[in-house]
Amino acid sequence: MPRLTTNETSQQPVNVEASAMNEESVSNDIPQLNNERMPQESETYETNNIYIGRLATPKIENAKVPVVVFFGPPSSGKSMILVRLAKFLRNEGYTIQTDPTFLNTKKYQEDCQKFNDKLNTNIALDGSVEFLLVNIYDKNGKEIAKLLEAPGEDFYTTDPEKIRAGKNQRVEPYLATIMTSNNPKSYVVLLDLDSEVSFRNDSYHRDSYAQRFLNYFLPPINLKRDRIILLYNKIDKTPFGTINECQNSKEAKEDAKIFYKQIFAKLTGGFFNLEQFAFKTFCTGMFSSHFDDSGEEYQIYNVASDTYPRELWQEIVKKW
Ligand SMILES: Nc1nc2c(ncn2[C@@H]2O[C@H](COP(=O)(O)OP(=O)(O)OP(=O)(O)O)[C@@H](O)[C@H]2O)c(=O)[nH]1
Ligand SMILES: [Mg+2]
Repeated sequence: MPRLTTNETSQQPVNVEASAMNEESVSNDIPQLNNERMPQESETYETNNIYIGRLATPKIENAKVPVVVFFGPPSSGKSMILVRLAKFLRNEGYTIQTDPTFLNTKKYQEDCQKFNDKLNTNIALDGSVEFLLVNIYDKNGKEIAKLLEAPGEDFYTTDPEKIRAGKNQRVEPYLATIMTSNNPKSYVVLLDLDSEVSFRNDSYHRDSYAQRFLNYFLPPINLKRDRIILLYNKIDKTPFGTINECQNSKEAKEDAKIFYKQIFAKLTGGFFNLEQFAFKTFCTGMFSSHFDDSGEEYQIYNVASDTYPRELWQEIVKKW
């Protein structure tokens, strides 16, 4: 059985009654990030006195190609799933290319470079990567999908200062734009339980994260067209799976249901059906820490079985 210990805090989940993504709330509540506004320190990077980073607005130019959105808090594993999926698809004969039009910043270009480097190694992508938009082309050169990774804190933050500043009560404008765009989408929603801030042991953050998904992100998802895949990642950290296989995905689902009751209740009731959502388990690999000559820590991973990315990809493309 999984570790079911809880370390309940006295805090209550944030009350997020409003569905944040109707047009009104997006335009009223969310400060627009554009080049005319002076940068706030927390949302910028300074390199040689030039402000770069979150000042430019990320955008997807092609409105037709299906987009895979990885949805999850910091450290839940979004970047590594993206890398793992890209490695798998490349071995299957697809061409993988970072999209240069997504974000016009030096930081984005650097992140893309890091992604390309890491695609050929078993060194984990470091945690500083923020945005990635990766295009997948088939053997005929036709673009078949875009994989999107965004900073985890834009989905949910555990940082007390950012929570106080209302970060968990707004949707970043670029995400609102992407979610309401015409591109067909598959949302891979990470049911985070075993990251550094363990949502398994922290019912406050777990419930707040679930509420945030249900109240802010689920309403604008077009379920006639789009698909949600609830993903129990890092399954190797549970008794249900290893890097080789998930031996007991039925029990893994029951376990996820215990911790994310509200999400399962919502997605299995009313208008929702199995065409619209799926449950999968995932593992990127077995990670170990190392230090380079300058004492900088980096992680190596032994790549997990192809079964994980193969099955995830099957679910992602099911409605396309
Ligand atoms: N055991 C195990 N650890 C994993 C797995 N995937 C990721 N991790 C660990 O989780 C860490 C964070 O993974 P990332 O992919 O960087 O997480 P992220 O969601 O992109 O985080 P942000 O970019 O900060 O939002 C990695 O550095 C690994 O240590 C997995 O399948 N199994
Ligand atoms: Mg990441």
